[in-house]
Amino acid sequence: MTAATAHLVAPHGNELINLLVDSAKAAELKAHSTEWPSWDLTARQLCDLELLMSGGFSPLGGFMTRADYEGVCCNMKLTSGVLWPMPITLDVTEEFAKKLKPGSSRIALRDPEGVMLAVMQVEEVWQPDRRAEADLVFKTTSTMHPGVDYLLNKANSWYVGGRVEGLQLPSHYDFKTLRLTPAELRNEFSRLGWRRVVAFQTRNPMHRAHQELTFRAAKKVEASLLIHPSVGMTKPGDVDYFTRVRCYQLLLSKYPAGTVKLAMLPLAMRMGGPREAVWHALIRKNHGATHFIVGRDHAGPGSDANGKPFYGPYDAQALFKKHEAEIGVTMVPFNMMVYLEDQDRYIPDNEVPDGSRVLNISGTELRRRLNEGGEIPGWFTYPEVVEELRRSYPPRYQQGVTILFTGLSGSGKSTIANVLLTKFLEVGGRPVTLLDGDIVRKHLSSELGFSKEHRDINIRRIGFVASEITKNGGIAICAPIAPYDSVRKQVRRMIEPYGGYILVHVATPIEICEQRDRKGLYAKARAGIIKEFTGISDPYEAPDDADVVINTADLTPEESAQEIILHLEREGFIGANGQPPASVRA
Ligand code: PPS
Repeated sequence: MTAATAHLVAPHGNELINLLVDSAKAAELKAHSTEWPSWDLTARQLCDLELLMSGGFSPLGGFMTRADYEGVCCNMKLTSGVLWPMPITLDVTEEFAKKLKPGSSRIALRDPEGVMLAVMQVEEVWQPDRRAEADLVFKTTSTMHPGVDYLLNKANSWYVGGRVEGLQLPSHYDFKTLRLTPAELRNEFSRLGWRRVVAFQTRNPMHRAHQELTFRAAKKVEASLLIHPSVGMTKPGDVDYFTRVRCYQLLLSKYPAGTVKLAMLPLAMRMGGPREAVWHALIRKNHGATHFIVGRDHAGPGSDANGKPFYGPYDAQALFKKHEAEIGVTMVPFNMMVYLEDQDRYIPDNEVPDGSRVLNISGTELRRRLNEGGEIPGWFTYPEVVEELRRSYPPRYQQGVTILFTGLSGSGKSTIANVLLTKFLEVGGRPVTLLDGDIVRKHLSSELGFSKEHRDINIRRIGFVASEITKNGGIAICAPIAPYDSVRKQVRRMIEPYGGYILVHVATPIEICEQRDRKGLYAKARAGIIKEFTGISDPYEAPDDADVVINTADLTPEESAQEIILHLEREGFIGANGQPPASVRA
């Protein structure tokens, strides 16, 4: 162990590291803050810093230096020899890294509003081999693994390691009574006289199977139960944590009184399967748990490009078992719980009697039923939970939708968009906004020109506004040229988590657009008066992912609008007077 890293690691035991300094020291650090470079923490770094400062990541005393990082990657060990399976590193840009002087610099770590949360000693700065890290930690370099995708595509390419002095924890204004630090939870357990506590980690809403599993687990080891959901960053596409927490709260009354506690953990998950299970247990030990439930496919990242799961369903249990003594937390392993129809009860899938009929509803199937307003049976989850989920995830015909037209100037986008606007207004029910190319250029993007860079900014702005409208249940009709494929796909990704996204390619051939030349722009473009004119002196990338393709040489504007309405009906986004569309009713 190098001298520089020695103080990062305290003997593990059950001791909590507290990196928060007292108020006098905080004032002193604040007074110096202008002398140090500032780093605006990313969402993940903010979560990591919170758990470092609160002691949730004890025995870590800061972001890892190189030797600790390498030890963790290669054999899950800090240089002190203590077990730690997940790298906790501060990734920064090369430009920022070049400003730092290892050994003498400090960094002011700031939240998105610019509030200084902590000061970090710069002990080491290096450029890691992130592919090697992915291979060692996640056992794959496939970016279909969300942890690898983050590491290779989102994380910055340089790491800084060093001790952290905390000034204040990040501010949270939600569910205040459920946000308990490790010390607060430990105190709570001792106040309640809870000597054995089994923790349950989750990133999903809990249904009857989870309730049954946690109840049995607690009974088996005669422990009280800590429901400890991760609410930092979870797998992309997960149910938002506000909804989840409301669902967990509804579930508390299903347990015997005085045996269960709910607390939120601001953890940014890595979806690292087996290693993540070990990490989760160490974090829960810091929060006062003595036992930890490891179910099927713990923190599973899904499957690779060939549909093969990255980890075996019980790999996490196997790795945990191997290190159980070092972890200092007892594993409570559980198989998947399934519903035995004839007996109206849940049992582990390895205890199902031969020939029995078992029922299960996967997450994907649940999402489908929510989208379509389909039935969610009582054996699967509690009616209160279904109601809560439906409030946040209404069926498609009540969700917001964005319709993005793309096509050349003069292709007919605006005319069809206007017909569509009128049709939606005629039906009523959802607020509608038209973001036509010209309107946007006037009100949102008046300073922009027509270079690729500026067009992409313009489309991203439209995408942002449309995603807000969609999120709030409205209909956004957008009609820019949007000539570039990659930014159109970015917009799709911005909107799809919140509702419908329909890309309409108005594929009128350029000859016809030019013949029409309603604004006289093609003539000017041919004469070289207008530069970078789409289709003449600038590219147009036809979409390969259009949901509807319209050629206005063949269809009238009304016929075109009707094609789009039929598509929306087929996809379930419109129904009659707020009722499900016929396709769903049937
Ligand atoms: S983009 O590429 O999506 O940002 O373009 P958009 O915001 O839709 O703006 C297109 C409207 O601007 C007028 N115009 C031009 N279009 C294309 N290329 C160049 N160089 C250009 N200069 C001005 C034109 O009127 C477009 O409107 P529409 O309704 O498409 O004809």
